[in-house]
Amino acid sequence: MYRNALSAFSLNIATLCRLLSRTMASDTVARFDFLVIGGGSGGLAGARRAAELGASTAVIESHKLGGTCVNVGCVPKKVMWNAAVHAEVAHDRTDYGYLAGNAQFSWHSLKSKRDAYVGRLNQIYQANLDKANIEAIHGLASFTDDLEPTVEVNGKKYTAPHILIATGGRPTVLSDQEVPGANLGITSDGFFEIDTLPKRSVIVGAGYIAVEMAGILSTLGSKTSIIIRQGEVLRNFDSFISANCTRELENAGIELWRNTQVKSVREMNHGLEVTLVTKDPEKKEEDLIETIEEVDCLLWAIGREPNTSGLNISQMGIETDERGHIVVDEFQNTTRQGIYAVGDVCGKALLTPVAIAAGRKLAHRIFDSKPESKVDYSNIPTVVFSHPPIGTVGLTEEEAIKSWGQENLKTYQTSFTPMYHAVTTRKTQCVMKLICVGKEEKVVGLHMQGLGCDEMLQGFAVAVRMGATKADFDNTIAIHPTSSEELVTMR
Ligand SMILES: Cc1cc2nc3c(=O)[nH]c(=O)nc-3n(C[C@H](O)[C@H](O)[C@H](O)COP(=O)(O)OP(=O)(O)OC[C@H]3O[C@@H](n4cnc5c(N)ncnc54)[C@H](O)[C@@H]3O)c2cc1C
Ligand SMILES: *[C@@H]1O[C@H](CO)[C@@H](O)[C@H](O)[C@H]1NC(C)=O
Ligand SMILES: *[C@@H]1O[C@H](CO)[C@@H](O)[C@H](O)[C@H]1NC(C)=O
Ligand SMILES: *[C@@H]1O[C@H](CO)[C@@H](O)[C@H](O)[C@H]1NC(C)=O
Ligand SMILES: CC(=O)N[C@H]1CO[C@H](CO)[C@@H](O)[C@@H]1O
Repeated sequence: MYRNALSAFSLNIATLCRLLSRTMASDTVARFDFLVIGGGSGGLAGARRAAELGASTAVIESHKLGGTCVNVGCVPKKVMWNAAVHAEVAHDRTDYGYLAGNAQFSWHSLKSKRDAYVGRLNQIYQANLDKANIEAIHGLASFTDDLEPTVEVNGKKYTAPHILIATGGRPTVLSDQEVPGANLGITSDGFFEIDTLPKRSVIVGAGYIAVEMAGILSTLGSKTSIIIRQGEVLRNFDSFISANCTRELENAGIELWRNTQVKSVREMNHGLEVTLVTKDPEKKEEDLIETIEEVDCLLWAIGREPNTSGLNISQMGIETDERGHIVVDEFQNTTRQGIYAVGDVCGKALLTPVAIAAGRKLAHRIFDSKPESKVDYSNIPTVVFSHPPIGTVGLTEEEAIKSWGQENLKTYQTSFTPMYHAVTTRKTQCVMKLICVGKEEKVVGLHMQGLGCDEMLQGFAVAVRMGATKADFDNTIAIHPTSSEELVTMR
């Protein structure tokens, strides 16, 4: 009895001493196997996979769990796109034999439902972290000057032998010096705070976010203009897609200002006055100055930049490029041993599934003894939720020419009116293009825009990834009547 009690007592003393000395020596630094900065797509995916593989893991998030995609990106965007598709279908209702009725649209009512959905997702993400025993730390992470890489959050220090930076990006904003009054506009973040349908919208930019938001606003009934610096939108896509998407925007009644930039913005009694400068690309004419008045939604969609402000990485020996992106190798290593980066902060293929894949592959590399685990950044399928949607995978024709030479390429393209429009007065086109290489005509690029192309792409992306040839496409029996059958019957 006595002996047992004594040994139990001494054991407790020993444990106590050990705990005490550990705390003192480490100056109250909390230690994990894996420390993730940023609770967005990439960070959460990496953290959960690492925890599953047995690593003690913490995630630091300054705002809302889920990051850009869940809170101000893919998710609420797709809800709005679905609403816009409803508006289009409603337009076609009478053509399909439904008697006219006036269904009113309430942006406010949709926003409440959308916000509630996003709120539920935030809670699910928190619950998933709890279930996986991942510590969720709320606050802003910033690197300290400790010898061992350490971050501080709300005055408390954390460290780990493996630290992942997944802080994502933010919309680019112009200063008032660059464009007087620029700050009277909003960005895509602000788009998700809009509570009523704007009457008059001006979108600045030619990337996919500009195209998507202009499409949503216009389709839901806002008079919409797009201001683009050059002649076409989506200029880093295949020229076939840029040309046809630009045409579809105009076809949908969106006013397009080409070769145009915003000169200044002023607040007037009835909304904003946006002054534009249009340059003649051939310089035959003087610059044209125009104004758009009574604008209640000026949206800058001029690009995104990495969000490393506040991280305090300048002294960390972590290389960044001229635009501030964190430089990583193909294994997501930064230039500092034990520190990695994934997702938008690296500036390559800014898509949620890419960030997720990179986070998971990294977790397997570090905690699952899989040294070769990494993301293959080729053949990433991409959808633009325009009206109608765009789907693309593989090389653009321009890229294919560079890699293989024009003489080794054969392209196929088609353009048709989808059967959905057989009885409607409103029309959209479906355009498709295949880029094939060599004698065997391996399909290295697939580009399309049309009804259903968003859902059509994923399966074709598998085929392209597996190295399918034109003959493989042709030997696949068509599904009739669909738009996708055109992809396996091209001549
Ligand atoms: C309008 C819009 C629409 C989009 N639509 C699509 C789409 O349809 N499909 C698609 O695949 N992708 C889409 N994207 C892109 C997608 O949202 C991003 O690629 C994805 O979110 C990147 O994930 P990430 O983990 O790199 O960063 P994020 O998801 O941005 O997460 C980073 C997180 O880190 C936090 N953070 C930053 N700094 C710190 C710090 N110092 N301390 C603590 N936390 C910090 C941030 O608060 C944020 O929550 C869209 C983006 C936008 C803006
Ligand atoms: C930022 O880094 C510098 C240099 O390492 C350090 O002196 C400073 O304390 C850090 N700032 C914070 C807020 O940790
Ligand atoms: C960028 O990250 C910082 C933290 O480093 C945060 O305070 C800020 O709100 C973020 N900006 C955006 C637009 O996400
Ligand atoms: C990056 O990752 C690879 C693959 O595990 C590893 O061999 C290499 O040492 C790493 N490089 C750095 C600089 O950490
Ligand atoms: C229907 C349509 O306008 N299709 C066009 C799509 O873009 C290509 C390339 O610019 C044109 O050749 C097509 O006419």
